[in-house]
Amino acid sequence: MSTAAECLLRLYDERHELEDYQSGVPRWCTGCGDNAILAAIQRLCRDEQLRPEKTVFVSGIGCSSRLPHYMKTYGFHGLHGRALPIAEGVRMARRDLHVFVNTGDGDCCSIGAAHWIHAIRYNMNMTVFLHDNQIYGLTKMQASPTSPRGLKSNTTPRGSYLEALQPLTVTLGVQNVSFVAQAVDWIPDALYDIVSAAFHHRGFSFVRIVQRCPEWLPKHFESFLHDTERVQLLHHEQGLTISPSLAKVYKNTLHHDPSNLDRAREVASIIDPIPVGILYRNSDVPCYEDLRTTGQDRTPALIKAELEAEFDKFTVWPSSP
Ligand SMILES: Cc1ncc(C[n+]2csc(CCOP(=O)(O)OP(=O)(O)O)c2C)c(N)n1
Ligand code: SF4
Ligand SMILES: [Mg+2]
Repeated sequence: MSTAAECLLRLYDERHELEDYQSGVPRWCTGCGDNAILAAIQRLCRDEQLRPEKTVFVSGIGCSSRLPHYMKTYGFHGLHGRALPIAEGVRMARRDLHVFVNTGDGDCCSIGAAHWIHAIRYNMNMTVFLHDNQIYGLTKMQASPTSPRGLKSNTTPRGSYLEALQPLTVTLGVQNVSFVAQAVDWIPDALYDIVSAAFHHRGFSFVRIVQRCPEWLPKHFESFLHDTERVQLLHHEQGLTISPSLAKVYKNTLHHDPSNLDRAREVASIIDPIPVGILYRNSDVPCYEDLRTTGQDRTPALIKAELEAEFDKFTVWPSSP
């Protein structure tokens, strides 16, 4: 008979299969790009053998933000626009966890835009997936900041008046940016490679995933899907390589050095063809959580002494008789 400790050790040594990361049946529409993103993420967890109890998915509100429900890990389905500050709190308190964020274009680039800018600058170690379907999906088709000019929606019946905000160029314009990539939901091999590269980067890894919403924008990305020239695969010795099977289908490629920030900004501004791959990576940017603790031996006794000193400042001592 095994002891309880032996049973626990065996559990810890157990290999995790895909189903160990799967939870429930996704409620997304058939053909929704969120399904492909979920599949890539579950595959990453299995391949990296992430311990479910050491992994957390944080989201805001939206169709895309339902993703944590479908992961058999820890999850936090937060408030609209607030995924990033919640994830920062998790990261600050629990450095031992793998922190992932799933956010929509409304969630990140509209109501959550201020948090997005500051999260880039703080460069905390987390992997962020922007599911960009260029529309508010959950609330039934309102224009988002990334909706293209002219797009008709419930809030823009005569067509959207403004040029779309470009999440990649915004991210690349903020101090301390350290990892920026772009993927499309309909090329699963490239999506997986990009998700994996983002996970392996230490810092704030931002991946914009162009995501189909067949419910509200059924034909929106159709032409990009069928004309393979309208996707441009980025490759480099310091970035990703293109597999022979992908190279057979996608002939439009670009040799792009991800250490070149100026060039990354130029590539990020290209809308057609869609650049797919790693645009920028800089592993030397410090993470905020490391800066906060460097050189400090914060033992519980020290923290207690500091707290006591702080409280003492406000203590009202009884006056002597
Ligand atoms: C404070 C607040 N404002 C508005 C809403 C309504 N709301 C819920 S989801 C959403 C937009 C979702 O769009 P997006 O982030 O692009 O996610 P998608 O559904 O497209 O994945 C809005 C406006 C809300 N839940 N909370
Ligand atoms: S409404 Fe759009 S984004 Fe939401 S689940 Fe359906 S297809 Fe996906
Ligand atoms: Mg959206």
